[in-house]
Amino acid sequence: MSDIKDVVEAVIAGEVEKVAELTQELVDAGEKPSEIIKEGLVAGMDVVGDRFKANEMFVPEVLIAAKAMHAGMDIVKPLLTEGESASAGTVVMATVEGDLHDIGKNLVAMMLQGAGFEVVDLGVDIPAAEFVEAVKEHQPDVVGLSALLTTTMPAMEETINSLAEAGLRDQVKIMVGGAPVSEDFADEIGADGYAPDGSSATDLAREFIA
Ligand code: B1M
Repeated sequence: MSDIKDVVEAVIAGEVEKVAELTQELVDAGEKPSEIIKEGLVAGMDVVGDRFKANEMFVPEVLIAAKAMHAGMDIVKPLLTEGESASAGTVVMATVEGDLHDIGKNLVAMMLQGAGFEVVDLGVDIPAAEFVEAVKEHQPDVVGLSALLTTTMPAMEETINSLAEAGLRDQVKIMVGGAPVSEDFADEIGADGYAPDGSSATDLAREFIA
């Protein structure tokens, strides 16, 4: 009989089929779907996030681990009861206008999903007005802005200003990230926080919600 700890190890190792098999075995054995997510799939991604932060794992391995985590999620998510399916929170995120880089943003989105957040990923090159519409539509707890170019960093401030002009600024916490972005820059443009990587972004989103 498989153990929930085996799911943790299989997620870390990025064993997509094994995660699906173990998850199904646990479901068949009567394990609660919410426990499989919390103690198995999310716990595995937490370790992956910590190892990535410590430079013990790299982007390709994180992407494969996230794929393995999703293979388990696909099995258990439909089985969650209404109470259990309450997500950790909703995050609307995207790469800002003029910027086409999305590898880091996708990684952050996957880490957030792995931690139980509902992520509405708008994509790349997203103008401020589109963020405003998305906040009205999805009512997120957090808005995540990614930029990889020094030339697109000002679009982060424009997005924050547009949310303020639309009267939505106080409804959301705004997190910024991307290689050229810093804590100081985040403060300067009036963001609520800066995260250097996916794991820190998850911690920050959890802090925001708490
Ligand atoms: Co471009 N590019 N690029 N590029 N590119 C950089 C960013 C650059 C530093 C390369 C260089 O010159 N050394 C440079 C920027 C210089 C600058 O502004 N100071 C640059 C340039 C100049 C350009 C073009 C202008 C090149 C040209 O056409 N002349 C052009 C711009 C296109 C545009 O956006 N309008 C361009 C194009 C491209 C490609 C399309 C070829 C490709 C992007 C493919 C894609 O994303 N689908 C690309 C790539 C791959 C890079 C590099 C090589 C790698 C970026 C990456 O994916 N890193 C990059 C050089 C580099 O960084 N070494 C470079 C891996 C990724 C996991 O890390 O994105 O930093 P990163 O994400 C991290 C953190 O930053 C953080 O978490 C992630 C995980 O740890 N994070 C967040 C990111 N977003 C976050 C959001 C958060 C929190 C954390 O909260 C919301």
